[in-house]
Amino acid sequence: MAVGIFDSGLGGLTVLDAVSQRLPEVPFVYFGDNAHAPYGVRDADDIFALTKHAVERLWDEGCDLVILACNTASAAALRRMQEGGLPEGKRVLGVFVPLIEALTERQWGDNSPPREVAVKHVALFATPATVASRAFQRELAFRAIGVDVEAQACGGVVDAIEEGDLILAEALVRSHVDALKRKMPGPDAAVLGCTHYPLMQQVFQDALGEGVAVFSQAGLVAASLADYLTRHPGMTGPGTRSRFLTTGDARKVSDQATRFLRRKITFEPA
Ligand code: DGN
Repeated sequence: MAVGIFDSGLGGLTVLDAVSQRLPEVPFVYFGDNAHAPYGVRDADDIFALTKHAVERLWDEGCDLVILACNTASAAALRRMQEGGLPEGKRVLGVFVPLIEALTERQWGDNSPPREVAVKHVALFATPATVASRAFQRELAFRAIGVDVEAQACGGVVDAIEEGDLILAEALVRSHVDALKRKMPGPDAAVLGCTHYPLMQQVFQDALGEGVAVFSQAGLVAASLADYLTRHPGMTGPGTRSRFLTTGDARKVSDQATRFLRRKITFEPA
């Protein structure tokens, strides 16, 4: 049985890459909603409807466990879907919690009351919709007290990465880091709250300076999924090869994805 991985576009491939390295025996079905990307500029109801539709499609593909490898979708849809009740045996996980558990040095699923943590000044870089949702601050407040968060909406970065214009993406990242530093001169940690940003991790690190710990999601989500599957072995099982589905133009998306991950990826129409 495959695990479903969903993103509005290509960003979730950073998560797919990390989880398939960590769990080489697990097959995945990746669903990219490229026809409706980017989600970062859509309103919350629209993102919820699109995400729900994609998750249901992955359930229909036989994936009982679906990971929302997109912060924008996690912020707008995860709690809403879980609170609305999921069908028997189906699970949806997001990408915020593993990141926040790492930031606050908590074990997986530690739901003890919020406490003081080592980091005090955190810079959050994410899409405009994720920043507007304040989902990161809400999830952090369940686990930590006394942390000052300054968020920077990084308009344009996702589009530039998806178009393969890494020079523009780098210039935008530097200008967003400068804008953040004007609001918070000395962050001690930075969170890359978008699954596209691992591709720009070194640019963020260089612009922020070596003293700032940069938290990126792909590896953290992979570790957390490995842990989850050890606790819930029935959610996956040996199966066929991984598949890649897109609502966009499959040939164009395959080319973009191949450039994005620097290995051959072939998408099929969803
Ligand atoms: N990669 C998505 C995220 O993590 O928020 C952003 C994609 C988008 O549609 N803006």
